[in-house]
Amino acid sequence: MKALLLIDLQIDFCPGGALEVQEGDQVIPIANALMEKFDLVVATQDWHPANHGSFAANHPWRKPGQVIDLHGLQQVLWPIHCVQGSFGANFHPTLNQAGITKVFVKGTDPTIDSYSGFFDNGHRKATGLGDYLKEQGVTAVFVMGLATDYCVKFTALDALELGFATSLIEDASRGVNLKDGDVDQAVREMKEKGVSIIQSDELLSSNS
Ligand code: VGL
Ligand code: ZN
Repeated sequence: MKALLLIDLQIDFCPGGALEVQEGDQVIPIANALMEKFDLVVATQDWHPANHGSFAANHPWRKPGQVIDLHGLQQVLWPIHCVQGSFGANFHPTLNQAGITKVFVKGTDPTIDSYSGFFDNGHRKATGLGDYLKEQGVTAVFVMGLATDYCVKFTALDALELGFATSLIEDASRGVNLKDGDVDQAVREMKEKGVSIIQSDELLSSNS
C-alpha cells in the first residue's frame, strides 16, 4: 500500500506568506491531482507556538538566516511563521482538504524545531506519523511539498530510515534556496541515500 505525504502546503510557505517559497503555490494543483491516485493521503502542518525557538524574533538581535545553537542543536533562524491558529498556518485555500485522511502537526515544542514529519530535529520525539503509516499497512511513501531543502528532505530521509520505499515527487516540491544550489544539493543527497526521484506525470499518467 502506498501513501502520498503532503508536506506543509500552508499559506506562509506560498508567495506572499511569512516564509515564502518561490512558486510554492504552483504545487497545490499537482497535490490535488495526485490525491486521486492514492489509497491514503496524509498531510503535515508546521504548527509553532508563538514563543518558538526557531523564530529570529525570539532571540535578541538575531535576524532570519542566522544560525544559532538551540539547546544543543544547530538552528537556522526563520521569520515568524505558521503560528498555531494564525492565518498563515492554514493550508493553502485551493488545497483539496477533503482528500486528506489525516494531518500530523509538527514544531509544537518551543525548544526544538521539527523539519521532518516523523521526528523533531533531535530525533527525540515521534509525531506518530511512522506508526500510523505502518498500522495502515503502508510500505511505500511518495513525498511532495514545501520546502524541498528542509521539511521535504528530512521527511523523505526519515521515511527511508523507517523502512518505507521512498520517492520524492520533484516537480511537486519547491525549496527555500537560502544559499544558491541548496535545492539541487538536497535532491542529490536524497538520491544518494536511496530516495527515488520521480516526476508527477509518472503517477498521473498511469491507469492504476
Ligand atoms: C520549513 C523552515 C521552517 C519547511 C518549516 O516546511 O520546510 N522550513 N519551518
Ligand atoms: Zn517552521
